[in-house]
Amino acid sequence: MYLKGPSPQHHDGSGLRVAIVHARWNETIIEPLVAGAKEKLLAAGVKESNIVVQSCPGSWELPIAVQRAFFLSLISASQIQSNTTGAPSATDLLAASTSDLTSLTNSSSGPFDAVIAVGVLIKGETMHFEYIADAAVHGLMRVQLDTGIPVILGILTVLNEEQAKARAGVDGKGHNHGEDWGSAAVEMGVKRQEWG
Ligand code: DLZ
Repeated sequence: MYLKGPSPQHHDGSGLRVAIVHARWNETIIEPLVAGAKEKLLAAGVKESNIVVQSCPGSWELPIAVQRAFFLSLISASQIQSNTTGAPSATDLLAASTSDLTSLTNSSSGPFDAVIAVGVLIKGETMHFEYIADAAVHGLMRVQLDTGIPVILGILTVLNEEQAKARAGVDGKGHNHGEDWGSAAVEMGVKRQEWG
């Protein structure tokens, strides 16, 4: 039998923290994708309290939103000096460098073991579909390699709404790709912990 996706493996996700960061464009497709990802995380043993869902306006914003989601989750007042007492301000966070981010995310105490970035780009609805898709996927790869935290690519690039629905398993048709992204996050999160 020809298998389109990766052959299934079981990984224990009970020790993982995973973020799902999704765009809000095309929300009727986004919702089932996020639900599918979450379902697979829970099925692998990831605790509900260790799944954090955040959003940003569109796919273009996903790389910065994913990067800052890591960052905010990792930072404590002692790790990045604040100008004031208590938690670091937004200015402190924005001023933090990539090397701060890298050293923080390489520590075993980093709270997210993987992040799933979810967006839906429909060609018929955007003149600059290719620009947004290209920039978003390159940005996500950069975040992943700069931080050492696996970023699962959950961006659907489709020609029309019908294709989008089929790839989100809407109306019982097609296959919900969000499920694959949830499984990939568990596998890569476990491997990230093994790699140290
Ligand atoms: C502007 C735009 C368009 C036309 N289409 C989409 C889309 O299909 N999917 C998506 O996630 N985002 C879209 N956007 C919004 C951009 O990603 C971005 O949010 C805005 O250009 C503001 O920076």
